[in-house]
Amino acid sequence: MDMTLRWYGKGFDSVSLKQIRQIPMVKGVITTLYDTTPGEVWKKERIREMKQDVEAHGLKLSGIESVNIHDDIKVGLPSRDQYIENYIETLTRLGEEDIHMVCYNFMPVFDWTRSDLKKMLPDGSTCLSYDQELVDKINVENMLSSMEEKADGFILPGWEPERMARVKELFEMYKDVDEEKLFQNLVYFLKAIMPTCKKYDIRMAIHPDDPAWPVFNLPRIITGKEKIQRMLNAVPDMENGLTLCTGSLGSNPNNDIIDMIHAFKGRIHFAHVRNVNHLAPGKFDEAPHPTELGSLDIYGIMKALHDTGFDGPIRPDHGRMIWDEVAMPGYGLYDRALGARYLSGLWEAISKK
Ligand code: CS2
Ligand code: MN
Repeated sequence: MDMTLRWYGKGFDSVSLKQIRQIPMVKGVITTLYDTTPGEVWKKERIREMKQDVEAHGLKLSGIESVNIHDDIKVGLPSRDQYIENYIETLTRLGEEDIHMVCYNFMPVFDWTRSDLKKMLPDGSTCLSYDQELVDKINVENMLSSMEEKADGFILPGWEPERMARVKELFEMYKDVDEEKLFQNLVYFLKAIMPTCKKYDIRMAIHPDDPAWPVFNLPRIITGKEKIQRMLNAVPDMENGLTLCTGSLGSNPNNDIIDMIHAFKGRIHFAHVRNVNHLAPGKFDEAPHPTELGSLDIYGIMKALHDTGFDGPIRPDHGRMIWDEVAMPGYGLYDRALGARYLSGLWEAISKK
């Protein structure tokens, strides 16, 4: 287990590498070239610079989140082959820099979705929250402004303004893409990149859809055990794996995360461990990490990861905003640092049992 924090890079993140280095037990970061666009080939020099910067601060570059997938690949347009070639070239360059884990998602149009980025909790902290009833009332075209309002000027991952300016066009692109088509397009992509992943020992870790059900009538294919199993079986190479995001999968109370950890043994290449509070069907808050404060058994999750021999990077994923911090929603320093401490403490206790 390699405890990490996500870091968006200098100029994008309010948190510094120096601060991350000072969190006990955090040894690495998961980062990205945040200003690249999906489909673009990442420049060798920039990958090297990013890695050197992380290492100069005494940290390891434990993986990339994300190398985003171009919509033409998700939609399955003829132009996808060129974008897959570009993706393969980026993977090659990452492999050459000794980077071995890449997280990505296959959600159409939007990345993760929330109805509130600053919901006030009784202790005065704020959290990200989701309420299907509220989302149903939002006109998709206003979704970006409603997210931006509470983002404190930070650009949210997957919600880049250039992309959202095209939201109508994006919906149009996906109008004939149903679940099955999206799934087949994912399989096509994975099959094409596997030889490169094997050559450079790169583990691909798809991030589950968040929340784990269709939003705005768009298809979602990484939402629960059966669908994930189907994806892993369709491309059985071990390099085709999963990001076990407990918050995303855990948004649906019917998902048994501990059972999934056992079922996907050897195919979980990255773990995002955080808690959620189920408030009503289709309604949840992101909770502080400890088991007692949310709906998920975080101890049981860590134990299952331990018992199945999980040895990849793990991060506390999102945190609340506490102690008056101003940061990208979900990605402040303080609550994530507390989360990292809690998860490392659980791991030590479990390991010594
Ligand atoms: C998610 C996503 O884990 C997270 O923070 O909210 O933004 C995730 O990073 C992407 O979907 C992965 O591509
Ligand atoms: Mn996650």
